[in-house]
Amino acid sequence: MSLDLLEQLEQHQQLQDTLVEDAVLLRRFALADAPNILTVLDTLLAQAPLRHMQTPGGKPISVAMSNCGNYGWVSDHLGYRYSDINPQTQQPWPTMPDLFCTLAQRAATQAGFENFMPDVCLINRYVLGTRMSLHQDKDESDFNQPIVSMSLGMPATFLFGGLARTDKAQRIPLLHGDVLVWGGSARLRYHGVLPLKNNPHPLTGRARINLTFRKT
Ligand code: MD6
Ligand code: FE
Repeated sequence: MSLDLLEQLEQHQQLQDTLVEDAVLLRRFALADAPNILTVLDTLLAQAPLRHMQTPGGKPISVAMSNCGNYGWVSDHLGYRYSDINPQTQQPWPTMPDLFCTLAQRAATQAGFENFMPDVCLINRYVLGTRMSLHQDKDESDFNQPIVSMSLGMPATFLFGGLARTDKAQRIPLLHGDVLVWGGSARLRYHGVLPLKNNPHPLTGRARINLTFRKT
């Protein structure tokens, strides 16, 4: 084997990291597409602006959120759910761009989950100090489908726990362009994001954007 190929293999191993069974971190997977993704995102957010929804208990959610795709994840006094209408505009959500869908499918396949067909892309925006407390993603109907999660802009520390809220969580640094894919036996693991620190990014300034792709 040539040295060059060995080097490539080594780099590949470092870039692709299985965190636990059925949870794969694809470091920098979206790096080349990131500038285009952010440009397209501006158009989407002009149609469906980011906003702070309320938890069912009436507290504001500190992460600003929007969606694209056939459905969107929403939260209000009625609970957490998916809706085909944006309650804020009373319009359908913007169509999921092919660029987004294709990249999410490629990442899922790379991580071992073939034929992923997302119908929602949840758009999360974090600023300095914004965090997301430990939670499970369980509002979807089919837990056989994985979730593909893309990080853009400022870095964050992702908390990756177990199937019980009190299980000890790993701390995973997520950088611009990183894509996390999880499904199967990892699908219902608790996870969250530590308060965002100040590491401005050339493409997003003092913000982190997270796109999570799901199949409702
Ligand atoms: C975030 N992500 O990274 C929040 N959920 O900003 C999530 O809550 C998440 O990254 C399910 C799967 C992957 C995720
Ligand atoms: Fe989540």
